[in-house]
Amino acid sequence: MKTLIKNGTVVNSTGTAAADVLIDGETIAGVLAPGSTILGFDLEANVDTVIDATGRYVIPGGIDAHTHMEMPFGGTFASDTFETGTRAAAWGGTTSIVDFVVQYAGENVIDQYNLWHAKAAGQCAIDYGFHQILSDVQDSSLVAMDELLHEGVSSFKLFMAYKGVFLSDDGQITKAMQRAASNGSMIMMHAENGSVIDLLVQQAVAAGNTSPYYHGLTRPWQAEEEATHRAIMLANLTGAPLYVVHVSAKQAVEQIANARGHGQNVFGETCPQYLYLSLEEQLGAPGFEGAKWVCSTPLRSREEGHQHHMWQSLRTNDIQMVSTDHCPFCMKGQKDMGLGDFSKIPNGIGSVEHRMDLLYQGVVDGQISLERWVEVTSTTPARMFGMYGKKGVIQPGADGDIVIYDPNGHTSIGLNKTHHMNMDYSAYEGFEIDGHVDTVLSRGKVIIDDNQYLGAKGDGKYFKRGLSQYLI
Ligand code: DUC
Ligand code: ZN
Ligand code: ZN
Repeated sequence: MKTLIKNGTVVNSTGTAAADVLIDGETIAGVLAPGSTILGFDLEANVDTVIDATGRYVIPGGIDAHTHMEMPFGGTFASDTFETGTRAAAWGGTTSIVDFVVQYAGENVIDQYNLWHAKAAGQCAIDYGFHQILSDVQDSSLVAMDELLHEGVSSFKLFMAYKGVFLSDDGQITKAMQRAASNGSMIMMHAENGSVIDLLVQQAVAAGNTSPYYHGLTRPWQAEEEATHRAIMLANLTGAPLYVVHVSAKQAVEQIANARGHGQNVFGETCPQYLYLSLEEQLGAPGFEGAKWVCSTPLRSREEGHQHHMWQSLRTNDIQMVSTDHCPFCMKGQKDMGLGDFSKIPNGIGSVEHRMDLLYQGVVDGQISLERWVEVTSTTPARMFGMYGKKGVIQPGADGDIVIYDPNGHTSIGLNKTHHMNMDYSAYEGFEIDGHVDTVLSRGKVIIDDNQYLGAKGDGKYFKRGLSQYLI
C-alpha cells in the first residue's frame, strides 16, 4: 500500500518546505520536491492513494508523553480507557502516547508493568509506550529499572507529593536517581512538597474552606519551587538526568532554567492547562464548578503572571515540551466525591484530544513559531524519550505518523462539538480554535479523515523506546 500526500507544506521542527510525502506501507519512503517523479515514473500513477494537502500543513503526528489512561487514583479510575483515550488522541492529531505504569508501595514493579501491557494490548488506536512510576523504591525496583530498559521503558517517575499514595522520601528518590545515573535512564519528577501541602489542606478543611478554589491555595508555588529545587539538588548529587513534569509555577521554571544554565541535565514540561487556564477563572468558578479543573500541580494565578511566563519559557526553551497529563474524571460520580471537601476531588484534567489545537493557537497568537509548535508537541518528546527517527519527524525511514492540519479550518471545543474523550464535561468548553486536524495517518493508515474515525482498536502497537537523545 503506497500513499502520496501531495501539494502540502511539510513542517518539521527544523524547517518548512513545499513537498510531497511518499509513504510505503507503514514507513515514509520519501520527502520530495512537489511533482517529483522517481526514475521517470509519475508517482501519482504508481501509488494506491493520493491525498491532496493543498493549503495545509503536513506535520509529524503529535506525541503526548504524559497520559494516565484508566489510572487507579483518588479512589476511582481515570475515565478514559486505553481504547477511548487513544481514539480521542487520534481525533486531535496525536499519534503516540507514553502512559504511566503505576506501582503503589508494596507492589512489584515488573508485575505492574505486565499488568499495564495486559490493559493496553489490542485496545489502542495509536502507538503507545510506557514510563514506570516507582513509589517505594525497593531493592527489587532498582533491579527492575535495569530490566525495564531492555523492554523499552527508559524513564522512571517519582512523586514528592501524595503521602501514603505515591510519595517517595528523599532517600528513596536518591536511590532511584543513583540507578538512573548508572543505567542511562531518565528520572521524571512530580515536584511538589507533599508534607507542606498535606498540612495546608488539613488546616483549610478544618477552617471550613472546602471549595475547589482551596485546592489551588493549599498547593502554593512555594511548594512547587522548593520541591523542584530539591529534586535538582538530588539530581546534581547523583548525576541523574531530571525531567520535571507538569511545571506550572514561574519560580519552578526559573529553578530549571538556572540548573540548565549551570550545565545540568534538567528538563521541564508544561501542559495546556498552565498555558490557558487559571486559579481565578477556572478553580475559582462559582459553587462546585471549579472541581472540573482540580489537578496537580494546580492552576496558577493569572495575576501573578505564571501563564505569561510559561508561554515565554516555551518560546525561549526554558521549558522544552508540552504534554497533557491527561487524567480525566467525570463530574458525576467522580469529581463529585469531593462535594463539601476539595481534598477528596480526584486530581486530573483531560485534554489529550486538544493539545495540538491548543498549542497551534500559540502560533496564531504569535507566541511560538510554526516549527516550534511541531518541536514542543512532537519532535522534542520523541528525542526526550527515545523515539526519534521513527517518531517526531517527517523523513525517509520514519513511521508514517502524519497529521494534515488546515490553518484555515476551525475547531470548536466542547462536549457536544468535537469531544471524543470519555468525560461528561470539557475543561476547554467554548474555546474556539483557528485550525483543524483534517487527516491523521498512523503508520501509513488513514485513521481520521473528513471528521470520521476510520481506524480500529488494536491499530496502535507498543513502542519500545531507547535512551533520551539529550543525554550523553
Ligand atoms: N496530577 C494530576 O492532576 N493527576 C494525576 C496525577 C498527578 O500528578
Ligand atoms: Zn504528577
Ligand atoms: Zn501525571
